[in-house]
Amino acid sequence: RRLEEDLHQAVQGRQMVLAYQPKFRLRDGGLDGVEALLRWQHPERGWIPPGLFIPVAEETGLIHKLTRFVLEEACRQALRWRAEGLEVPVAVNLSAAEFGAGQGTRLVQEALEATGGDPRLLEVEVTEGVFLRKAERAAAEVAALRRLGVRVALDDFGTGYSSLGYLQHLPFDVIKVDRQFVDRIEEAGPSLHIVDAVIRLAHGLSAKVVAEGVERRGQLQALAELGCDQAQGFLLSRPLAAEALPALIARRR
Ligand code: G
Ligand code: G
Ligand code: MN
Ligand code: NA
Repeated sequence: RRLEEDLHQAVQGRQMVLAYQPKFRLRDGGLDGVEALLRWQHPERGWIPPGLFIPVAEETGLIHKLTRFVLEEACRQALRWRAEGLEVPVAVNLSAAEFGAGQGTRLVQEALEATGGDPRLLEVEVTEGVFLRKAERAAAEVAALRRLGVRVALDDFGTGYSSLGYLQHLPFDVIKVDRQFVDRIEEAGPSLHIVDAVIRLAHGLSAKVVAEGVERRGQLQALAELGCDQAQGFLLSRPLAAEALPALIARRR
């Protein structure tokens, strides 16, 4: 059977789950949020990574149903954690396919209404690729999302081959430095200077900086010295089931 047919089933049934990867402040090690990452447990094929099925969902238009699920689940989970005494904003990845013509904002608004979610506990991540082809409309959508009270993060920064021009019109709350730069940050080579410059740029624009893909202590040390705000990566925590987060936080206290 084709992935596409199975994907229809998966969205209707209960085969989709969210994993949550924590982001920690570098200043004091505190939890500063989590990123929701979609996981598909296929009944016969096991776990299928999002890199495989998101493109299929985009081509078939199923992405809207998937995103609706992710947004609603993220809103509900943030409320569940709050009820347990854990105030933690959840970041959701929006696909480029649904960004730039208002669909993303509509989906976010509907999810907040359907769940009674708190916009302050929701963040949206978009990759800079969307500002390459539809810069003006994408800029309008960032503003619309922020008017809902939702924070907007620029994901995979530095990988989109786009100009810096769009940053003039876009009030991002967060810039996420892509893993490829963080990977070689200990080498005192180009990556270190690029990350240094991105952090200064972001702070000049009043945005927070998250370093992605932190796997080694040395990277964490270098990032702290550069004044990076937050770190996310396997060194600190893999993506977790929702139930596992409170225990992780309790252990770190
Ligand atoms: O979790 P993992 O590293 O396998 O994710 C691979 C890619 O899939 C990443 O680029 C991530 O942003 C993307 N991704 C994960 N979850 C979602 C989701 O819910 N929606 C969209 N559009 N992309 C996602
Ligand atoms: O494109 P985006 O930044 O949304 O991708 C997030 C993906 O990166 C997730 O699928 C997650 O599993 C993966 N990831 C998170 N931390 C690390 C890490 O430390 N190393 C590597 N190689 N991948 C990571
Ligand atoms: Mn992301
Ligand atoms: Na990223």
